[in-house]
Amino acid sequence: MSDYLNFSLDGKVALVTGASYGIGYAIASAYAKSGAKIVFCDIKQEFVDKGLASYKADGIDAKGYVCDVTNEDMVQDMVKKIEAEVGVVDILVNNAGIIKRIPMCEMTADEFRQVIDVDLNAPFIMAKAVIPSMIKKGHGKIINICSMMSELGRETVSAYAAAKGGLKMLTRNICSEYGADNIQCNGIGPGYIATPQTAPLREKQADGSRHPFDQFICGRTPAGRWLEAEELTGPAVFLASDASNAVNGHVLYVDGGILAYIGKQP
Ligand code: NAP
Ligand code: GCO
Repeated sequence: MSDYLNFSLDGKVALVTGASYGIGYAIASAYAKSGAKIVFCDIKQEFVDKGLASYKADGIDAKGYVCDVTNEDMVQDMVKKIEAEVGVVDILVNNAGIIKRIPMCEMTADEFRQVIDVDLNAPFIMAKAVIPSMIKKGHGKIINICSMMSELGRETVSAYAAAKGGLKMLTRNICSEYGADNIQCNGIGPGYIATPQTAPLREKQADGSRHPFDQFICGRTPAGRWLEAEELTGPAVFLASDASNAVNGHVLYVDGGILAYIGKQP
């Protein structure tokens, strides 16, 4: 088959960070179905164990590591172990992320730094750990999970928006710096996805009515609904496969049209 139509990930090693549940889990599961060997990490052993049980229940033979992706020594150790136990990482998905919803003037500098550390510094640390072996192997795919906040601001998410905007530029820079080594680095910018991270925005009110933010997001999304993590998997497989070898430094927004829409008219 011509590479241009090759969406298979047969035999590839895919490392997805923070993939015990949520978006990372959905992407890793889709990679497994496309033929990849799955490796994932999470910051806590209990979540790695939970992730391993879920992959097993879905018939996926995944390998899980405990790793704080903000800790460069832990990341370097994990990547060495993966190379010895599974093989060189062909596909890295920087998915692990946190958010703190705090008005900017009430946020401490320390809280701001924590978000930047996980959402921006960690993708740098992770990419730096896998790129040398990708260069030796002659190819590599790095996919950074960006956000609507790579493009838009919103009250209370200053640190998250700064990090995800920075992640878009890190994506372009990895493309610029390692494109000649046949490494493609792209981003996925999910819209509003129903996962534990966004659960507080969907909670029912005491009187049983919908959360105002839930109504706001449905009004901002042409489809009028939250998206499911599984809806990111087709784009994620495309960006990990040979079919996207000429796509580099791009952020593919999978947002149900939010960025194209001014919002529901009154
Ligand atoms: P989630 O449900 O909160 O999952 C995030 C995962 O990252 C969790 O497994 C978490 O582990 C892990 N993690 C956090 N800090 C870590 C660290 N230092 N080292 C290793 N793992 C760590 O989030 P999600 O909604 O699936 O989001 C996944 C990614 O998509 C994030 O980057 C997020 O910003 C982005 N995103 C989400 C949405 C959305 O609407 N949900 C939209 C756009 C972008 P613990 O549970 O153990 O803390
Ligand atoms: C928020 C949300 C967002 C989403 C997502 C949007 O509080 O506005 O949590 O930041 O998680 O990143 O693409």
